Amino acid sequence: MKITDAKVFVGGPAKNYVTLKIETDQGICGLGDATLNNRETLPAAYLKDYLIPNLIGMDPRNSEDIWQFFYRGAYFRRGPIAMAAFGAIDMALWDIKGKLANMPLYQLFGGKSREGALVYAHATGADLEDLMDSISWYVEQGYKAIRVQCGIPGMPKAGYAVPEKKGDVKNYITDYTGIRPKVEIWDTSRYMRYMPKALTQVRERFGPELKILHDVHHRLTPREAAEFAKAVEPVDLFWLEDPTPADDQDALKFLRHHSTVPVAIGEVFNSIWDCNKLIENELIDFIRVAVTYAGGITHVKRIVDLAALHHVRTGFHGAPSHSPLSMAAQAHLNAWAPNFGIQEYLVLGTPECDALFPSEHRLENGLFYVSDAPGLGVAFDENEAARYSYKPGSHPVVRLEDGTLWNY
Ligand code: KDG
Ligand code: MG
Repeated sequence: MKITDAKVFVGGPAKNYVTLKIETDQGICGLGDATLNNRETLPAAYLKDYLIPNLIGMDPRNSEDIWQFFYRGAYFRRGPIAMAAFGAIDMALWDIKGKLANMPLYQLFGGKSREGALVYAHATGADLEDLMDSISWYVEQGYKAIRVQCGIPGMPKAGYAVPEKKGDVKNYITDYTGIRPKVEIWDTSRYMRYMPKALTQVRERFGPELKILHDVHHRLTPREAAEFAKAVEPVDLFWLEDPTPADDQDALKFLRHHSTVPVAIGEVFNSIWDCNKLIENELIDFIRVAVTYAGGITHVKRIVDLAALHHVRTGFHGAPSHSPLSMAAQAHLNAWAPNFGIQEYLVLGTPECDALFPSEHRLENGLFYVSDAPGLGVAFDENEAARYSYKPGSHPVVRLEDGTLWNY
């Protein structure tokens, strides 16, 4: 069996999805997602200029050897751009493997460990009242787990992932249109004073059963993170996410010595070498890698297996930049993983997105049910894809009030 061709499409209804389609001499094709939010053209260029010309003629069934060929063969290893490009190839090769076996991917991993997989949604508000309304809406939709963020009184640009205007909770800002980033202002003291009280009120309003998550988005130092974790302990969070910048694997030691709050980290990691110490030293409770930019199913499965040895559960990244293809790859891993924890899931199911990526995967009552179709179980409509083109976007840049650059 041979790979005969591969194409890359960049664009989509709401986000610039980078979709790879690999074709074979047996008429079976595989699909993968290489979307790297706000840097989409870069994995696409790596695929087009280097990886695809090398892929042509390879046997798609040898997905492990192909992964090693590109990873070891690159010499300059890792990094999100390369790992997103390898990830898309790997997903597409697994898709082909599943279609050849006529089985959904979870069967190739070891079958189902559960039916529905727990997901969490994003509630947010310009202020606490707004946030409470947003949470109520998700609770009414049947969600059992909700990430909560809200504006901080006195903070000029509100904070991470909160709307600019009250009531605009579905349009909270994490990305801007255009190449030049907008600047947001951050004030750690105001956040540290206000957010534990806000989280306490959310718990009081919604009772003990709701799983409450909160994302600090890398904004605190190790000492501040420990203080914050101690302060929110009575809230009984499902997790505290990215309390410190993720590059420092030792940063969480201090927090761990001072608090038992469950910690989740890893959406920016692109390999097992970014999180092996965190996992082996049991400094975290949830690993947040994504199949998209952590080298695809082959590499993420290795991370999941290492995590399982150390009581670390999965909580894969699922921001809106992930196309239904990588969300499907994660859904198959979620159905199988003995150490599954939760899946971040932001409703992708707009009519435009469903038309571009038809599938039988479904969300019901806060649980995600994986499709039984062979492979990833997602199709790709090239005629629909022709309607979309690349539109540049950027993350904000964060500064302190005196102008000092801070972590987004
Ligand atoms: O591209 C950046 C986003 O993916 C990130 O801001 C989302 O933190 C995030 C999350 O938890 O989904
Ligand atoms: Mg996050």
